[in-house]
Amino acid sequence: MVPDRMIATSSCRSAWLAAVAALLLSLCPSFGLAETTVKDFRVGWVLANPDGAFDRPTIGINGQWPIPQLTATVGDRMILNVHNDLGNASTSLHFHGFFQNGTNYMDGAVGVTQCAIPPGSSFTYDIVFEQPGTYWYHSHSGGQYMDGLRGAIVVHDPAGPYEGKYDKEIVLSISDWYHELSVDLIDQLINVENPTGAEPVPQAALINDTQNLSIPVMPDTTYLIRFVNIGGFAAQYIWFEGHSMRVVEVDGVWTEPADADMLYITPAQRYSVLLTTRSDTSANFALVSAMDEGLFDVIPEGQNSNVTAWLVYDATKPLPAPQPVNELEAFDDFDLVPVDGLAIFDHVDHSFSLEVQMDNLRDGANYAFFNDMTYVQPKVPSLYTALSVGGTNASSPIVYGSHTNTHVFKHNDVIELILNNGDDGRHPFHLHGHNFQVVHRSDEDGGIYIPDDLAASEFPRVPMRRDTVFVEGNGNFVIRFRADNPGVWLFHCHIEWHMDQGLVATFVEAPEALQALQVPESHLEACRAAGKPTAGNAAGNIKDVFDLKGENKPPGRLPEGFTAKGYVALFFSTVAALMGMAVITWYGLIDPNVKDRGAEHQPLISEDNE
Ligand SMILES: *[C@@H]1O[C@H](CO)[C@@H](O)[C@H](O)[C@H]1NC(C)=O
Ligand SMILES: *[C@@H]1O[C@H](CO)[C@@H](O)[C@H](O)[C@H]1NC(C)=O
Ligand SMILES: *[C@@H]1O[C@H](CO)[C@@H](O)[C@H](O)[C@H]1NC(C)=O
Ligand SMILES: *[C@@H]1O[C@H](CO)[C@@H](O)[C@H](O)[C@H]1NC(C)=O
Ligand SMILES: *[C@@H]1O[C@H](CO)[C@@H](O)[C@H](O)[C@H]1NC(C)=O
Ligand SMILES: *[C@@H]1O[C@H](CO)[C@@H](O)[C@H](O)[C@H]1NC(C)=O
Ligand SMILES: [Cu+2]
Repeated sequence: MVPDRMIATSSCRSAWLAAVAALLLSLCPSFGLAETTVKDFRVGWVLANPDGAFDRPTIGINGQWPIPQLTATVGDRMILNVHNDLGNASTSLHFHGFFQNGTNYMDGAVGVTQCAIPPGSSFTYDIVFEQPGTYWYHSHSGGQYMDGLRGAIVVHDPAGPYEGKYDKEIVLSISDWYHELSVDLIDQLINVENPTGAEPVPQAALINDTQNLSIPVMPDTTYLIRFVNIGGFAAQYIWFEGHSMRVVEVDGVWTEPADADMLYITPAQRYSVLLTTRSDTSANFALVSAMDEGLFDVIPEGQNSNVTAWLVYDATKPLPAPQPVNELEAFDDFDLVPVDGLAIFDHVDHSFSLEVQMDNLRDGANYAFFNDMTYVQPKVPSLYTALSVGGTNASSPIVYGSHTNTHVFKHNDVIELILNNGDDGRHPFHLHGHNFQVVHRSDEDGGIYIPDDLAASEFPRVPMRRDTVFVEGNGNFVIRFRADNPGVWLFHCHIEWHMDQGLVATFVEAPEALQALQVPESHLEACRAAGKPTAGNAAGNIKDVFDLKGENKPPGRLPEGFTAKGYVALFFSTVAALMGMAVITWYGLIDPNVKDRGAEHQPLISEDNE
């Protein structure tokens, strides 16, 4: 392990030497000295077995897994040198929930703000933790974080509203665990042999990257417990036996306290709760996390969707098996109220809608769509396109490509995004670079959202804000935010499988205000090492930025009148009748040009896994 180096920020040190106390406090909000930490992370393969089944190849840092939790205080800076030791895969790190205001190129989104870091290359992230709360970091390269490259980040807030209202802090990640590598699972998912798009189902659930965890607690003590779902697919219901919780934070936003018995936490969401322990230490209590099986098409044999941990008051006493719960009914985050009281943006400058569908393309595999468009990574990261095509042309969505679902926003406009879910599953949507007000969310089967003044008059006065929110099956939500963070930001489903299937949109915010950004040399070097262009439109064309010839594309559409249902029926009857061989023949009939299905859906993942 390479020890972290810690140095005082020079501006703070001179303030210190000058002993100008007032200046010191204003420069360094965290009691004087904001710290700069330099870390070296070597990302490489290790073996791990968190669910007790068997050792599997897992992605660790500096030879260890679980990877380290990052802890900072508001104002601290972290310089993170990442070296890719994987040998056979590219990588990246995204710092989930941080706005990266003025540092868009540090957002870690491959194909958007950087090229994937190829094996053998290094890349430096330089981040000032300006927002307090619970966050996480993870690879943003095709499914890779589900192979283990994900960990919690905590940013302490000495000026926070709950400072002094709790005695101790506990950080608990929850996640799902697979026995196979993500690259292989993606290949099985996006495949002619899986025309319904059934997602791979995890083999196990984990709390803090393990099972049966003992959490030692003291009596009569108030804990701030920070939960972060670092999983890739399963949302989880989580509850304590014999204790109740008061929610005080969601996704980095402090909220007024709200009592909860059970939480529902989707991948990428965070909750902090206050929990006061009992006076009596005669028994220990279970903490149960149960994966939402409603998302699973099948439950694999031997899978236990639940994982248990215990609040341990007395290590000599037994750890009781959890009691079954009749109904999984979780706290509704919609009613939370941010402590800062930020009122609803009631004047909207730009409203638009995205409709979610899942459907098949010509290669027979199942994809995900926003407004009939499945996302394919452009050849040039979209930020680099914005910076190289220049001022006015950067405001045209065309230059970002025909398959990136690009929307361009004007600086400081209030944006309203209406999301209509045409799929019957729940999806957790995440916006980079912002949190957003959730002004409306329908129940399941709420259908298409129809704007009307009466409904709008019933929106909450101070809406809940967060950076990841789920939509109900066949339902809708309406979110609002101000486009006050010039940059290129992804909006995507945080179910990693759906992201790989293309459920991604690109928001280009105030591109004219971005033009002064200087992308660090180590970032451009990663592209060069990978043989990727760093300038031009989505196709890498710099001469005529409106010419997209050669851009990455998804497989073609199914022929007119050829419905997905018919396709699926045909698939299964073909398999049943002719056992496999026929599939190949029939597959050839669909598109004689397609010889290799791997190559056909390659554009979706080519940046990430080579
Ligand atoms: C946790 O306990 C359960 C029940 O005893 C057991 O099946 C499982 O293997 C344990 N997990 C680990 C990682 O030891
Ligand atoms: C990459 O290397 C790991 C560790 O050796 C191995 O388990 C995995 O199968 C390899 N992946 C590919 C795509 O070759
Ligand atoms: C949970 O994991 C974090 C990070 O690995 C570790 O610091 C912490 O001690 C763990 N919590 C418990 C209760 O074991
Ligand atoms: C998981 O927990 C739920 C809720 O208590 C229960 O209904 C279910 O039977 C549990 N599953 C297992 C495998 O124990
Ligand atoms: C980004 O910084 C600008 C200038 O300080 C500020 O006006 C804006 O609100 C910030 N945006 C976000 C999302 O933090
Ligand atoms: C916009 O792109 C067109 C086509 O490539 C080019 O002719 C024009 O000069 C560009 N405009 C600016 C302001 O760069
Ligand atoms: Cu989804």
